[in-house]
Order: sequence, then C-alpha cells, then structure tokens
Amino acid sequence: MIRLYQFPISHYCEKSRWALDYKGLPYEIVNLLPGPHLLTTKRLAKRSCVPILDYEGKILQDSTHILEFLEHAIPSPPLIPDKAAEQKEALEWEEYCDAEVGKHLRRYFYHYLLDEPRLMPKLILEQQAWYGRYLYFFTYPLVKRLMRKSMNIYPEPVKRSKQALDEALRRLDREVARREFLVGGRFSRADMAAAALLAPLFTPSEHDYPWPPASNLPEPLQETHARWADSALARWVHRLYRDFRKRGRTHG
Ligand SMILES: N[C@@H](CCC(=O)N[C@@H](CS)C(=O)NCC(=O)O)C(=O)O
Repeated sequence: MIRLYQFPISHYCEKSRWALDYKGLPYEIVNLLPGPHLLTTKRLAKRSCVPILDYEGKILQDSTHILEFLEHAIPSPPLIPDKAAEQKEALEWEEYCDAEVGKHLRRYFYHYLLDEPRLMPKLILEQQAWYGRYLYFFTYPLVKRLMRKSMNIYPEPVKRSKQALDEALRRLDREVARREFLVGGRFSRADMAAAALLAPLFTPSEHDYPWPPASNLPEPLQETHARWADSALARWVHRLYRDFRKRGRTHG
C-alpha cells in the first residue's frame, strides 16, 4: 500500500502527487489538518512537515526525497535526463525552485491570505474531514498565529520574500522563453518542481485544487497575478500541466 500524507493546499505536496501520478502508481491520500497534523507527522517521521510518503512501509519525508526514491523504484517513465551532468543540473534546478520559488511564494501568498477569514480557512479546509470546519471555527486565530510564527510570515521577511520571488520569476521566465524544458530535451523533475511550485500563481485547470479566481484575492496578489498572467512562464506552466500532468489513480 502506498500512502501520501499531505495538505491539499500545499504546493510541495502537489509536486509529490504529480510524481506519483506520473509514475502511474495507485496511492491513497491522507489529508492532514494543519495544526493537528503534528500528531501524525511526528509519529511517522523526524520533522513535522508534509508531504510524507509511506511506500509499503518505507517512510520518506520531503518532496525531493520522495522524487528521488520514486525515480529509483519506478525508473519508467523517467523523471531525470539521461546524461549525468544533466541529472545534476536537474537536481540543482529542483533545489533552486524549492528554495527560491516554493518558500517565498508561500510566505508572500499566506501573508495576505491569512488575514482573509472568509477565504483562508476555506482553502485550508478544502478536501478535509468534516470536523475541520468546527475545529477551525474556534481555533483559526490561534492557527493563524502559529502559521505566521512557523513560516516567519511577518512584514520584513515578507518584503524580502517578495523580492526573492520576483527575481526567481524573472530568471525562470528568461530560461523558459528560449527552450522547451529546463534541462535537456525532455520533461524532468526540474520542470515538475518548477511548475508544481508555481501552480498557486498560475492555477492551471489540471491542478486538482480549486484556487479562487484572481479577482477574489487580496489586491497585492491580484496585481502579481495580473503582472505574470501573460508571460512566457505562465504559458510554459500551463503547457506542462496540459501535456504532463496525468490524472492520478488515487483512492481513499
Ligand atoms: N522542503 C520540504 C518542504 C515541505 C513543507 O514546507 N511543508 C509544509 C507545507 S507546504 C508543512 O508541512 N508545514 C507544516 C510543518 O512544517 O509542520 C519539501 O519539499 O517537502
């Protein structure tokens, strides 16, 4: 049995779901509620974060480790280029996207979304168990405070994250404007990581998560959406989702 412990909203979890789906593996999804998730994640692994993959009893934490493991367990279809130098380059791109896109985009988005009590709890509770609604009704202010603390979501770090995110978006936009894939001549884990981590910004329809339309978002996020909506990067992410985001065979 393969089981993915995750948050539906998390773009790192989307990266892992995409890898499982791409490899054609059937798996069960276990959605955890941010906050009480600690009870499960600490029992399963060293750190508190998701995604965590239970692959027939072998526990893997962190989306990069999950991709690494899946590539060895199920080599076809491949998620790495053929040549060793390109494999190294693909891993570097993945690490760059995890650090420079994933983390900063999340801090920047959550900064504005957390103060939207009609939007954010709904987004976190999407696809979650029924009791989440009742729990969050009473505890959302506390959850919000803990999320700000654990992800360092305060004005100064958010300002720096916005700059770092802009820089990463400009770099990726330049790169994909002149070639089809980030590394070599075929789709790889580098492209998967970049597209999955950018999904909250470009909200491709193949992404199995109901991101609200940009017009419902707080104004700074609307502006970011508008600025990037017609970019080479947006077209690239939409194309990768259309061509490579196979629907999964999930159950549970
Ligand atoms: N580098 C990790 C990042 C994972 C991560 O930051 N997960 C967040 C959700 S997006 C999380 O689980 N946060 C709650 C926690 O750390 O307890 C990966 O690629 O899996």
